[in-house]
Amino acid sequence: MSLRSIVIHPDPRLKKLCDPVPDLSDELRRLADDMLETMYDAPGIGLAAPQVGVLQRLIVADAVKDPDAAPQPVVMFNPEVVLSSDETSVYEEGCLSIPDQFAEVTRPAEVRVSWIDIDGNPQEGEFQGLWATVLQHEIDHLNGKLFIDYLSPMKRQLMTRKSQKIKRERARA
Ligand code: K1U
Ligand code: ZN
Repeated sequence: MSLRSIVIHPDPRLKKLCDPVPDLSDELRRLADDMLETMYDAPGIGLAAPQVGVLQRLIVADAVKDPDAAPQPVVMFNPEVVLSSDETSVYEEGCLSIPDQFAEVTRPAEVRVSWIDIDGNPQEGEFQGLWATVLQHEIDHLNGKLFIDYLSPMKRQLMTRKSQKIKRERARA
């Protein structure tokens, strides 16, 4: 396993529609392992393949809140929201590609998601709370959408400028 570097906004790779994964391969399983390691190292509670520069439909997540609880890593190939609740919830979201910035986003409170698991088996499950928020945030990444796209143009511009500054500083360091 190895750490991958995280793509920082603005970057054209974060605006692209990602390709479905046709068949699982050892290379894709290695990528999933690397993404989990990168997510835990960041630290984060989710990560999508375009955030490590790979434009394929793969996400990882572990939205267990309790720091003393056992890790619950989830790997999803070709994840899709197949049903969303009318009820919404608001969560202060962050993004590893938009460092140090947070904003409230309103999303469906519960979602049914289908995906292909690490063994190539189709799965479907219902998610609520933080899991629902994180999975929707990660699936948005696969469609070139960022959480700041839900905000006003002014807030989005402000956060983009701050992220651009952090990106420049990190490149110089
Ligand atoms: O996709 C990403 O950029 C990861 C992002 C996921 C996310 C967080 C909050 C709401 C929606 C989606 C993050 O993990 S940001 C870091 C973060 O929220 C966090 C880090 C450590 C402990 C707890 C949270
Ligand atoms: Zn993100």
